[in-house]
Amino acid sequence: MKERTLVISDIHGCYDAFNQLLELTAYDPAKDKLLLLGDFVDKGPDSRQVVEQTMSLVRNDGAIAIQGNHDERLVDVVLGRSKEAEEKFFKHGGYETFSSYTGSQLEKGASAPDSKRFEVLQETIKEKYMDHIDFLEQLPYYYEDEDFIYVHAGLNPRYADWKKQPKRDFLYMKEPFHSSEPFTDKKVIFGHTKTIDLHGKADIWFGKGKIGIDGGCSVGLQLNALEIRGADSLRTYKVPLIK
Ligand SMILES: [Mn+2]
Repeated sequence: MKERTLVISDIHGCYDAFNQLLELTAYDPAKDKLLLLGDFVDKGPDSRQVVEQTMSLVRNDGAIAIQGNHDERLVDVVLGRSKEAEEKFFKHGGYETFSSYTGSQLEKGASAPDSKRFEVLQETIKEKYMDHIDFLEQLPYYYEDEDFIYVHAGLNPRYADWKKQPKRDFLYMKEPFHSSEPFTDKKVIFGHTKTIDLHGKADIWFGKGKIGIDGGCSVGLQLNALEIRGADSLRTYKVPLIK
């Protein structure tokens, strides 16, 4: 049994902030269980490095990583299996992921056809980083321990058994989850929705039966960590980003 659980979400390519946060919390794999709630890629500058580090944290330190909607989208785009993913990709932080993986800058709104960009991204990743795609694709949608349920986005209160909700809810849920009364026996810890949209500040949001931790590092706000030593022993850490 580890002494602490540390939970971080929505790193979104913010590699430097992520490492500053691990340092700030004095993360020690021998004593701490690290839980990463998804959205490793898009928006921030260093998606490739973040995925690489996450793979190593999972394989070498026993960290647990959960899939976010942006991680699913990158897998879909690289495998060319979803038109919807392609339509959303460059509109939601994909430029930065393209640059991080291909090493070439893409001018935002540049007139190169998307089909060509997808080709370049697919070829580069398939040639050099297919292990990243395999890794992101097999990530679980939730994790559970004695006291908490951990998901990327949330739980749909309409399902009596939350494990039966569709994958899409695990990855995209907002309302009616945020404003719901507690409907699970354990508190739910989630990311996906920036806490500034939940309570007007980037700090961790403690709601009814749920805790939102996405500090919005991808938009220059902050990266949060929740430290858990027991159901009622919580502490927060933050690394603010300067815009
Ligand atoms: Mn998300």
